[in-house]
Amino acid sequence: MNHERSSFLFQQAKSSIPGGVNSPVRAFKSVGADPLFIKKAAGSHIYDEDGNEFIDYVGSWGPMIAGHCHPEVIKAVQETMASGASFGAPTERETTLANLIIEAVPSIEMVRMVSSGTEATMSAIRLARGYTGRDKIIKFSGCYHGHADSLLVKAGSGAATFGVPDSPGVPAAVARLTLIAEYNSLQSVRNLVAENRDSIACIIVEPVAGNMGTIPPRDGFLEGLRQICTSEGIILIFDEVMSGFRVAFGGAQALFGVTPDMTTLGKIIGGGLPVGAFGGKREIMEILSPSGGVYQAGTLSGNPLAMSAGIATLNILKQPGFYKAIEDKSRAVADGIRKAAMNAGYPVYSTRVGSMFCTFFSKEEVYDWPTASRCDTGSFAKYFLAMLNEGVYLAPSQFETAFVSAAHSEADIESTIAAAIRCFKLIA
Ligand code: KE4
Repeated sequence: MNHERSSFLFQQAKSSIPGGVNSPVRAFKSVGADPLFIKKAAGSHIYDEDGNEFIDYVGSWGPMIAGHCHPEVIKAVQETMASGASFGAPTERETTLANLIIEAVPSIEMVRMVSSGTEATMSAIRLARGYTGRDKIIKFSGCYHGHADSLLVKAGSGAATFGVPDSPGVPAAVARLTLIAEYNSLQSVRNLVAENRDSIACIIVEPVAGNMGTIPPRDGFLEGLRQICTSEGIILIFDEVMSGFRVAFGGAQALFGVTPDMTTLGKIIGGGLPVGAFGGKREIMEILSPSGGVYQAGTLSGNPLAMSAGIATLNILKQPGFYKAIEDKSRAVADGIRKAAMNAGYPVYSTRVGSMFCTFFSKEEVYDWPTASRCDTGSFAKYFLAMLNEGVYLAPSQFETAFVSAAHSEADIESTIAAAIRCFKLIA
């Protein structure tokens, strides 16, 4: 498969853009190859600058659940563009999308639009701190919530319960306010709460973890977080930037029946344009500026163009049978890849929640960051590159999630499984 033009464009990009990309995971570093430069997409397929065609399981990291270039989204964006992309003034479309979200997501009574998932989680944490008057937060190893300073934090060494920076540039004083628990471990949360009583503003969690591969919550984990937060006066934030409108129309909170105090959203609600949002109980949201004192703002927040893409997308997802159809296709492809590995005698641990799935290169169950981090990332890289050569575009990291869209056809699923059969035999 020829990648000459992509490699040329990558070299060119690296002289103007740090690492040649505008977001690190796109650089293919963890699979040891140059990234493909994409020229266009349609439905479930993407086409690179060398004319190669791929079945796309990245879907822009989640937004493209309806498929690329959906005609209803294109029509909505074109019509809106003709009347103005952004005014910096309130528009009816913002209320329309807000009401679609409020109607769908159990925890959300009011919602504020922003332009990325990072903005959503950063703002939700500030709001939780403002509402509770407390400074500390709890997050989980392996969960990613965007790149705000408070969230680029890893567990301190030894018995230290406070966090330490996970990136240069994050002040230690900021990192110390972030406490790190283990995903699927209620005991690790109880220990932190006991050691930091009455000083924790919120717990932020991916209700389905999608940034260390796909890891579902174990039975009782989300319910346990809800109970701890209720009894301790801690705000429970579900970061559903990835799982929102992905695993169900009401997100993971609808799927698992656990209602947080606040929810962050992104990706799908923008239909491919930059949109994030955070919402929750009215009594919390109303202390947000200008109705309250907690400041938050954004030049392009809620702009008509992005709102129109989000509205069109959610109206597609509302259609009867949408999630059943995508669930059936996702089950088929994830099971098919798992069986291909097993039949080649290759040990993998496969997970799936709705149309998010992951093939962990691990002999053991993967249920948190420590078990995920023991995966054989070298073999994953070989599998990724072999599948790419077969025309299947997976996420270029073991610690990401594959996404199925409504546009994926039966033929796509069959081709993907056939490619996996060949690739596992190749790398076994
Ligand atoms: P953005 O700022 O990238 O819009 O959203 C940050 C974010 C917040 N919360 C969750 C659960 C997320 O998954 C994300 C972003 N996800 C990554 C994929 N692992 C985006 C891809 C990238 O960083 O380029």
